[in-house]
Amino acid sequence: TMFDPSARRPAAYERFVHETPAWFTDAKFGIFVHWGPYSVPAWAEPLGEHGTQHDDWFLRNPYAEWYYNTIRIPGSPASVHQREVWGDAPYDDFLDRWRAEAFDADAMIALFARAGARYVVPTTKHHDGVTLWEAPGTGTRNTVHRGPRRDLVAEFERAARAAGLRFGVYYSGGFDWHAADTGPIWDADDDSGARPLDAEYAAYAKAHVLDLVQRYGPDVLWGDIDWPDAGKPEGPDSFLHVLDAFYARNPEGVVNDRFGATHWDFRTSEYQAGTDLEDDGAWENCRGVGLSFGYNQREDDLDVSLTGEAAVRHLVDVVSRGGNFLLNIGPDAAGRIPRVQRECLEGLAAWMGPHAAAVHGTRPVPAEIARPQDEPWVRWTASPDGRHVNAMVDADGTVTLTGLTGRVDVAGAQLLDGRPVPVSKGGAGQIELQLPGRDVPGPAVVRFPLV
Ligand code: FUL
Repeated sequence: TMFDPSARRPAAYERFVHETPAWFTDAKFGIFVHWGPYSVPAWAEPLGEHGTQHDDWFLRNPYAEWYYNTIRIPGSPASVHQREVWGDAPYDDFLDRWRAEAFDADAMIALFARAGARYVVPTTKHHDGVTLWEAPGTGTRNTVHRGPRRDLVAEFERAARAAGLRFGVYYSGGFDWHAADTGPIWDADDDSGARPLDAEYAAYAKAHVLDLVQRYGPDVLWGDIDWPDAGKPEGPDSFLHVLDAFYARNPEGVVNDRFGATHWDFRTSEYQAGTDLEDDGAWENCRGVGLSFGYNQREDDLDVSLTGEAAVRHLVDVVSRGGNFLLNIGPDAAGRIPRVQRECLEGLAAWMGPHAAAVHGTRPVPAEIARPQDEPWVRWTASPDGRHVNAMVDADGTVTLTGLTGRVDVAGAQLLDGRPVPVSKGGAGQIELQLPGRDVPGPAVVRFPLV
C-alpha cells in the first residue's frame, strides 16, 4: 500500500468515521479491472506473488501495469523487450494502439455478475496517468480522444448499474508518471520519495476525483499510493473537500485506506501484503487471477493463475474471516477477457450458482461455535439471521470434521438444496459426514442449524 498505515490521522478526518455501510460488508465479492495502454504490450516477468517478493521487485516487476516504469529502469529485461519488440517506441504509442474494438461492457459485466460479484471497480487512471474518461486538464491524453475514443468509465458505470452491481473507481493519486513524473522507481526502500508533492499536481488530482464523483456518483472510491502532500487537510486543495463531495453525492459510499492517513471505511491487503490489517474492521483482499493486475501475455502458458476452484477457495477463505475479495481481471487491448481469466470466472460462476447463499451477506463464525481446518479443508460462514452455519468442505465421501461445539445441531445437516447429509458422531467435537459426489468443482456446502 506504500504508506505507513500507523501514521497519525489528522483530527480533521475524525468526523468522517462512520459505520461501513452494510451493502459493502454483505457484498463479499467484487471485480477489479486494470485496463490501460499497458494492456497492449501486456508483458511482465511472472516471478512471484506480491508480499513474497524477490529483492529486485521493480527491476523485474510481475505487475504488467507497471510496464512504463519497468522499461525505464536501465538493464531491466522489460527494457530489452521494449527495444526488441517495439523498437523503443514511446510509451504513448500504446495509447494509440489500444483500440478496445471488442469491448462490450454489458457482456463483460454479465459474466462478473454470474460469477457472484456485487461490485466492480475499474481503473480510471493508473500510474501512467492515462485517464479512461475525459478528465479535466488532460487535453487529448485520454481514451475519449485517443486509442479507444470512448468514455470507458461511463460504459462500465452504465453497464454495472443496469446489471444491479455497485460501481467503484480506482484512481492513482500517489503516482502519475505523466502529469508529475518523478523518474522511474527502482529502489524498494525508497518508493515514497518518488511521489509528487507539489501543489499543482495536488490540484490536478483533486479536480479529477471531484469530476469522477460528479459524473459517475461512485459507490467506492479506491485510492492508491497515498495522496499528494500538498492536498493534506491544511492546504487549499484538501482531500477533505473530496470526501465531503463524495459522501454528499452518495451517503452509502465507501473509501479505501490508500489515500494516506486520512479516513477510510475499509482496509486493503494485496496478494500477501498488508494481511496484518485484515482483522481491523472491514477489509478487502485484492489480487489478480495470475501474478499481475494488468494483462500479462506471458502468463497464458504458465501455471501461475487461479483456477476457478482455487478462486472459490480463496473467496471462501476470505469471507470466512470476515473480509471481501476483489478479484482482478485484466482485459486484453481489444477488450476481451483472456482465456485463463475467463475460465476462472466461469469456475466461480459454476460454484456460486448453487452456493452463493453461503457467501453473500454471511458473517464469520466465532471459534466458540466451530473452527476451520485444513485436512480436509473446511471453512465456516453463518447465515445472516444467525440461525445456521455453513461448512464448506473440500472433500467427498466420508469426511471427519473436528472443532465443532454443542451449538452445532449435527443431526440437522443438509446440503443447500435440502438433501439431508448422513452424520455419525466421532470423538469429542468430531463428526463424520457422508458427502455425496459434487455436482460442480469446489467445496461442498453443508448447512447445520444452531441450537
Ligand atoms: C498497487 C499498484 O501499484 C498496482 O499496480 C495495482 O494497481 C494494485 C491494486 O495497487 O499499489
